[in-house]
This record gives sequence, C-alpha cells and structure tokens, in this order.
Amino acid sequence: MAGYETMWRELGIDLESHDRLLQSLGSLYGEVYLAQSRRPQGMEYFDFVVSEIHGLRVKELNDFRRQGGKVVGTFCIYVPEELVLAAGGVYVGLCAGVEVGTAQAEAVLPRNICPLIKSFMGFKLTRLCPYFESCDLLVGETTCDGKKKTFEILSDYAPVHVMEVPQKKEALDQELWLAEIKKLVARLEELAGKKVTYESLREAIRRLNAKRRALRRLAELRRADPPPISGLDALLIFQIAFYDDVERFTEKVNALGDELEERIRQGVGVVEPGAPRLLVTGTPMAIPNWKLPYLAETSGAVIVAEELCTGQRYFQELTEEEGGSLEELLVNVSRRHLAPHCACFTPNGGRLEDIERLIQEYRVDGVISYVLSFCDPYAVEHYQVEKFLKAQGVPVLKVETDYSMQDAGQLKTRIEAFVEMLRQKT
Ligand code: BJ8
Repeated sequence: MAGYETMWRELGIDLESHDRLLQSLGSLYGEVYLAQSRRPQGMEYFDFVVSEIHGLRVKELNDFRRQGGKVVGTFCIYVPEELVLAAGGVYVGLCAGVEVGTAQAEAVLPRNICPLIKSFMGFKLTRLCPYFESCDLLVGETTCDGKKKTFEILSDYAPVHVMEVPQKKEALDQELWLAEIKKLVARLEELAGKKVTYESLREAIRRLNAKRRALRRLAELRRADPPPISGLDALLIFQIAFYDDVERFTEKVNALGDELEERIRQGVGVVEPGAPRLLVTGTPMAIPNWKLPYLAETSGAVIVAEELCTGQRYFQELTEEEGGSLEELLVNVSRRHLAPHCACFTPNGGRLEDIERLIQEYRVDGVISYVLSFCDPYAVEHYQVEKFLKAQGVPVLKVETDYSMQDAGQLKTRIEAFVEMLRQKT
C-alpha cells in the first residue's frame, strides 16, 4: 500500500509497527480469503477494499475533513448512522477484531475484559488505526459494562459522546431513547456547525435504507442450496459495510447480488448441494476476526446466516421513511434503533424469535453460539439460546474464544465433529 506514508505520518501513526500490522493482515487475508475456491467475481471489489484497508478510504475521509467535513467513529449498531449523515458527516465503525496493543490496553483495562474492547483501546493507545485518528468525535454507548466504563477512559484520549442505551424496550425506555437521539443530534450539529433538517434526515434515511436493502437481498440469496457465496465472503461484506462509502458500497453489493442471482439460476454454489448449513449467533465479528467462519467452512460446512451485529442485526430492520416533520422522522430513527436484539437487553426473547425465523428461512442444520471471552451478556444468554434450540431439536455448539489462534486446533476438532454429526443427521 504505497503512497500513503505522508498521510499516516500526519495522522501520527507509528509507521514501523503499522507496516508489520499490514503485512500480517495481508498474509492472513491470502490464507483465509484468496485461498477459497468458487468465489463470485464481484468479490474483487471487496478484495480491493481490504488491499487498501488503511489507504484509499482513509484518504477519502481526510480529503473530506480538509473540506471541513466531520468524521464520527462508532462502536455499536444502536448508534444511528442516519444522524451522522443528516448532519453532513461520515461515520466509521471502530470495533476491532485483532490483538493489537494488548500490553498498552492492559495497562488501563483489566486483563479479563472482552477482546473487542481491548482491541479498540489497544488501537487507540498505540495509534495504529488511521480510522481512529481520523475521527473528530467518538460516539459510545452504555450497552455492556465493559464498553460503558472504557468510554470514560477513552475520553482522556479523544472527544467522546456517550448515548445511554436503555436495557428494556418499554414505553419509558423508548422515551429515554428518543431523548438520547435528540442529544446526539445537538452534539452532531455543534460539531458540524450545521442543522439536521427534515430534508437532510429524510435523505439520510433513504440512503441507509438503500444500503440495508442491498445487504438484505445479498443475505436472502444465501437461502439457496448450494448457497452462491461463502459465509466468509458474506461476513467480509458486512464488516466493510461499517466504513465504506455508502453509495459505492450499495452499488457494489447490488452488482454482486445480480451475479449471485445468475449463479443460483445456473446452480453454481460455493459447496456441493446438501453440505451442512450453519447459523452463527452471538457476539459481533469485527474486521479482521475471521477465525470461526474460517474453521467452520474449512470443515465442510457452509455458513448461511448470521444472527450477529456483523450480520442480520445490522440490516434486517429498515427505518420508516415517511414522516410529516423532523420530530416524526426522529421518532422513526429512534424506533428503528431500538429494534435489534442485543443480549444487553432484558428480557431478550426477540433474539430467540430471530434465531427461529432464520433457522426456518435459511434451512439451517445446526447453530454455532459464538461468544467472545469475557462477554457476559452473550455468555449468560447462551443458556436461553441453548434451551430454546434443544426444545426445537436443533443441534447447537457453543464456541467461546478470543482473537488469538492458540485454540484454533482444538476448536477445529470440535467444529469438525459437530459438522460430521450434522452430515449424518441430514
Ligand atoms: S448491539 S453486540 S455492537 S453492544 S462483545 S463489547 S457486548 S463484552 S459488541 Fe455489541 Fe452493540 Fe450489542 Fe452489537 Fe460488550 Fe460483549 Fe464485548 Fe460487545
């Protein structure tokens, strides 16, 4: 990725460590992604995005900032992207899926905290993520305790605005959430020096719904047997959704959708028909956390759906576009952004309903319940997931892991045995 050194230096990136990071990412990508067979041609664009991961898009963000634009970093799908766009800004998802700056992160955080939190804190403290360094504001939320308290520390290093996400979805919680949405609007207006208007919010909703529709279409094409795209490639697209340019990304996903439709017509898939079909549910997989899908799909299974924030939770709901006033549109945004079923909520029966629906619609043979180490909400909620699936006779495998590859061999053995069991059942 030549030609970006000046930009990285201006952002305060440590070039030597950064080079090493990009090199290891490049070889991981080759091993996990480029080694796959029968990939759709439309994946070329997403390969290109990864090859430019800290290059072209970061340059675009900084060109935008030079013209007075503001970049806002987020960590959770409850933070409404619509509001950032409506204020004339650009958002980027900053959750990270690789072990970076662990020693620095552990100097300010407990060792036994979830790797996702440790990773974004490590990136900030080592200044190895040009996206982080390109943000004018970070918007955190009070979802899990680990994140909530980490944002207090993060505010020593960058401007942070924290949204209070309720823990229930009753009338009072909806009122609180609408008030939080309005507080964020005020903060974004102050940052951007621009008002969020009825027109700008309506346009932002329209743009994001177009992106969500493209992702939904892509996801639904995976109902085919054989599916026309691997779970690994689908996950990559969902990960890139958090930081790529909205219109370009939507166009590329739609073009890929056309290709996948054609593949289905011709019976072309990434596995043989009848290969065991998996649903993954649990904690999000931030880029470049590809460990579980890699292990599953090199064990003879194919992932056909993800009940994850890097999956269905991100795009299954659209925001209502109709509204007679700015207030009504803000209510629509607040409703849409209280709809996903994160384990931080109680009770969280909606998540089980989503899992059940996905199992039926995607003809799932078995479920992997994926929990990042030390993620209490998902680790504890696994009990409900397992009980529910067992009652329905759906096989489930719990995988609790972090970002290291130390347990890869052991996990592979467990996943292979699970896939073999599914194969014999079907
Ligand atoms: S809506 S899943 S993006 S909070 S993995 S940091 S929960 S200890 S990422 Fe999440 Fe929003 Fe929920 Fe989705 Fe905490 Fe668990 Fe870590 Fe997590």
